[in-house]
Amino acid sequence: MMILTEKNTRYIKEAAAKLGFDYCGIAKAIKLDDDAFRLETWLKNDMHGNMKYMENYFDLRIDPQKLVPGAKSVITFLQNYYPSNTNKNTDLKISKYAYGQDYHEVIKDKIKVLMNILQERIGEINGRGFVDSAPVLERSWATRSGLGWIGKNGNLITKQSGSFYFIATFITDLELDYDDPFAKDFCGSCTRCIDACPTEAISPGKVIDGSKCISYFTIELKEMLIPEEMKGKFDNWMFGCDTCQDVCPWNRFSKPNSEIKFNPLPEILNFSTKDWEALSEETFKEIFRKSPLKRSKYNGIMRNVKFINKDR
Ligand code: B12
Ligand code: SF4
Ligand code: SF4
Repeated sequence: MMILTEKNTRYIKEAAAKLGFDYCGIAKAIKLDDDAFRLETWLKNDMHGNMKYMENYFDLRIDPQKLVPGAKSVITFLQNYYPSNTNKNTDLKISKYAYGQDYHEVIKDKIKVLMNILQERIGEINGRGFVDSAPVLERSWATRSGLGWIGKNGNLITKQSGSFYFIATFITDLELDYDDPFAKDFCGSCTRCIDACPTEAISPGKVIDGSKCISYFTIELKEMLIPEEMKGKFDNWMFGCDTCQDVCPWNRFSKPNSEIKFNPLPEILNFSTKDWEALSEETFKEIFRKSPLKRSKYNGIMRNVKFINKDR
C-alpha cells in the first residue's frame, strides 16, 4: 500500500501540473541559516537601496515555521513567462515578465484553486501561498526543492529551459516527500552576465547589488528621480531589464509560455516611441489596469521614457 505522504506528494504535483505550473518541487520547512548570513550581508551593504520592505520581517524571511506556524513543507512552483513575441516598433524595451497580465494576481488565483482542491481531497490542512511580495526567499526554496541552480546573475536557472520563470511557494503543515536539493551549478567558467550588465550591478559570488540594477531604478523608485550618474547606461530599458538573462546560454532553451493571461497586451507589442511619449494618464490607467507596469505608476513610466530619450 502506498504511504500517505507519497500519495499526497504525487497528488500535489499532479494538481500543480493541471493548473499550468511548469515545475513543482518540495523541500522540508527548515530555518535557512546560510541564507540568513547572505541576506544580512546584502542588507548591511545597502544593496536594497530604497527597498525598505527588504529590512522587514527578517526572522520570518529565514524561517518558514515563523511565517506559517506548524509548517512542515515548502512547495515551490515555477511558471514560465517567456513571451511568444516582442515589440519591433520601438527600441524602448520592456522586461519580458511584464508583457501580459500581472503575475501576482494570475498566480495567486491558481494557488487559491490549489488550496481548495487539496482541502477537498486531503482534508483540513493549514497552508498559505506566496508570490513575490511576501517575506519568503523564493530563489533559495526553488534550489532547495531541486528545480535549478542560482546563476551568477542571481537568477534561478532550470537546466531544461532557462530562467524566464516566476517563482511561487505554498507553505503548509502537511508532511510530504522531499526532493533532493539541486546540487550542481552549470555556470562553469562563463561570465557573460557579469560582463553584459549595463550598470555593473553583478559581482562575482552571485551577489547582485539591487540598488544598481536597472530594474530597481525603473520600477522600485516609482516616481523618484533616477540618479544623474546613470545617464546613458540604461541600454533603452524602460521597465525592468533582461540583459543578464538574455545573454545567458541556458536561455537558448526558453520556450514561449502557454498561460493565456500572459499573452502580450496589444499596446506592449505595438506601441512606437511616439505612442509612449504621447500617452496620457487616463489612457495609461485604462490600458495597464491589470499589467505589472502599474507598479511604476504613470509618472514613473513617463520619467523612464524621458530619462532614456534624453540620452539619444
Ligand atoms: C528585491 C527583489 C528584487 C530587487 C533586488 C534583486 C536581488 N537580486 O535581490 C530588484 C528590484 C533589483 C529585482 C530585480 C529583478 N527581479 Co526580483 N525580486 C526581489 C524579491 C522581492 C526579493 C529578493 C531577495 O530576497 N533579495 C535578497 C537577496 C540576498 O536574495 P536573493 O537574490 O533571492 O538570493 C538568495 C538566494 O538566491 C541565495 N543564494 C544566492 N547565492 C547563492 C549561492 C549559493 C551557493 C547558495 C546555496 C544560495 C545562494 O541566497 C540569497 C539569500 O537567500 C524576489 C521575490 C522574493 N520574495 O524572493 C523577486 C525575484 C527574485 N525577482 C525576480 C525577477 C524575475 C527579477 C528580474 C528578472 C525582473 C526584471 N526583468 O527586471 C530582475 C533580475 C535582477 C537580478 N539579476 O537579480 C524573480 C526571480 C525569478 C528567477 N527565475 O530567479 C523573483 C523570485 C520574483 C518571483 N516571484 O518570481 N528584484
Ligand atoms: S537585470 Fe539588468 S541591470 Fe539588473 S543585474 Fe541584470 S543586467 Fe544588470
Ligand atoms: S550568463 Fe553564464 S555565468 Fe551568467 S548565469 Fe548564465 S551561465 Fe551563469
